[in-house]
Amino acid sequence: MITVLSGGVGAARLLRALSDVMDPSQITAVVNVGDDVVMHGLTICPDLDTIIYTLAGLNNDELGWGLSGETWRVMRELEALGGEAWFQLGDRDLATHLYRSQRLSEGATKTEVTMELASRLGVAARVLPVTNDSVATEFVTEHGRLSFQEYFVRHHHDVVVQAIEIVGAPEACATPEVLSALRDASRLIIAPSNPLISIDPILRIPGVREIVRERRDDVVAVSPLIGGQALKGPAARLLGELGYEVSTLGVVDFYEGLVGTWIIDEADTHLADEVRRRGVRVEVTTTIMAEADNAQRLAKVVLS
Ligand code: FO1
Repeated sequence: MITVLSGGVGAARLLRALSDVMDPSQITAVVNVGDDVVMHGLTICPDLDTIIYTLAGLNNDELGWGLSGETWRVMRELEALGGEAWFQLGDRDLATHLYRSQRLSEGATKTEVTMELASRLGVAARVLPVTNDSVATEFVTEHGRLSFQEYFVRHHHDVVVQAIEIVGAPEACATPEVLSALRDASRLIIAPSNPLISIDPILRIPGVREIVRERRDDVVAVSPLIGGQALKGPAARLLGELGYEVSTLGVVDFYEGLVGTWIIDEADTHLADEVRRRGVRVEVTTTIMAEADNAQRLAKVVLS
């Protein structure tokens, strides 16, 4: 059994590739919930949904979120009524949010609802929110305090960030399923997700960082930066704004003491020795997962 600390798209692609090269029922994804948001009374869990949709082969590759073959009729009607429409919910995607919100209102936990959704969509891997408690990633910015989706979607992550806060994390509890998935896995993998806003909200749930640290020798991390840039999203910019080096070295320093083996991209071969000097093993390979065979090669290196 392996466990993958996961954010959105980068994690979803790695999980899909891992599912292609090993028995998917032996994979557990422990997923960030700091981006979760309530909109129009519906609970939306972007990272959980991106992972479930990708593993089900239903993801919208163009957008990087939501479902393929999406239509937007409800959003257009909502806009016509003067409703808030900056955060787009597709007609197909809405069914997921309606289902989740109804089940939560009946008293089901986020873990239970996620397992129901994954099973109905034919996903064999286990997909787990890190906590059932409410956790919200917030940004202290030049425009004041912003919620995750205000920063990410409304402001297109194009504002200067002074600090990131994971509100609710210190009081939250990791679920028992998550704690055993972290303790019992033969290998822990940190997906190439944004370290500051996808993986840190997982590590900040009490107990999680401690287990990862204890298991450091079994922890394999894939750097989300390639040649100092992220393929998508604000990882590079945020690292710089929060005082880290804007390269794989900055990511390695961010995870100091938690990782035994680093997988870095060929574009960063020149950094391999510097990473090794920090007392970790390093593998260099192609980490871009756009092509299925490259993604599967990366998955095999992660498992090797
Ligand atoms: N990202 C956008 O850039 N614009 C949107 O309108 C948008 C809507 C949306 C709805 C449901 C969902 O699950 C994800 C959605 N995302 C949207 C993606 C999301 O904001 C981010 O990609 C993640 O939170 C970061 O991992």
